[in-house]
Amino acid sequence: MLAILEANRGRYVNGQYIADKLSITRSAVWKHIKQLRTEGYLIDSSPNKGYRLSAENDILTEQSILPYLEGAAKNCRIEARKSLPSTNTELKKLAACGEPEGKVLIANEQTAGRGRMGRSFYSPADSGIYMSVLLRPQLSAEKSVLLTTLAAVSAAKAIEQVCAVPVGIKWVNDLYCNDKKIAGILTEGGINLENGLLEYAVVGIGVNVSTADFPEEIKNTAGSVSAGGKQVSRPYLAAQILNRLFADLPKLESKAFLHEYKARSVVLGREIFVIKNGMQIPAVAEDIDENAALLVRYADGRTEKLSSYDISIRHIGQKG
Ligand code: BT5
Repeated sequence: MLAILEANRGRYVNGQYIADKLSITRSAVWKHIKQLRTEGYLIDSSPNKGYRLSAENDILTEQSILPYLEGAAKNCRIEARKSLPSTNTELKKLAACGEPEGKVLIANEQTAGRGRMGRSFYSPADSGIYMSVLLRPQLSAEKSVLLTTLAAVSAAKAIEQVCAVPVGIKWVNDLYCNDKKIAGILTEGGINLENGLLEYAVVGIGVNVSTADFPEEIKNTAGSVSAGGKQVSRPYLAAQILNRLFADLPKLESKAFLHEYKARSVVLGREIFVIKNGMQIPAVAEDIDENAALLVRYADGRTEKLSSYDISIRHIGQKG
């Protein structure tokens, strides 16, 4: 039923046509429609024309995302859930059981959304995209950060195109728009201990689409892609992120995406704090190398290549 309505989103579909297609009675069609409405689907009905799924419908389902998939992303196997603790955690379980590449798990809400290093990612219902993609690249474990950087570029491009907002990247995995974090990426993997290659990688992407009320601790630093007032369809944006990601993945080996990553960097050339063992050390972010490591210069002239660590951007007047 939903597939038929989605395929004709914004247009009326005759009730008899739906009944014939599904080999059910017209009253069964009506019951289905009523059920879908209770689930939040905006469906118009007209005695002469039939049923119409509203173009504004924003529910994340396999059927709402599929019509927008293009190119290599068309092979994705999408599974949408109303609520999950964490799409990354759930997909890692499937990956460990042999699930092939291309599985995408997407949730309307996460009750225990995760960031890097044990941090959490605020993932309220109905206002964001919380999505994990299973890949099985031929990549050594120490180069897995390249997947994060590639996904950051892909997501930034997709968000920029769909939402018409400028998107920058804060090394290594955060997307920023107008000085606010609008999205984060968490890549996790399993390693084959015999050859040091990744057995699988789960790339998790969280985007604040229309989230407005952030918890106290992030309310000054977090923002949403639709803060500028543009209505953004979550199924469409999710599909465009997947389209870009799968179109960009062949660039992983040649690292041909790194110049775009650097061009979008909001830290290069800026004064930052390197956060080590709870200490904030002032430095200047000078370059990002071919393995996505950040080259920093400290006040005493020493330089260091950082491969993980956290950094924060220094604002005028801030002291170390
Ligand atoms: C991240 O970590 O930003 C990675 C976020 C990845 C989320 C996706 S959603 C789908 C998949 N399933 C998961 O469970 N996770 C992935 P990190 O750079 O460590 O940033 C975490 C920090 O960002 C927190 O400590 C907060 O300060 C801040 N933060 C938390 N939620 C936020 C939000 N919704 N928007 C902006 N900032 C947030």
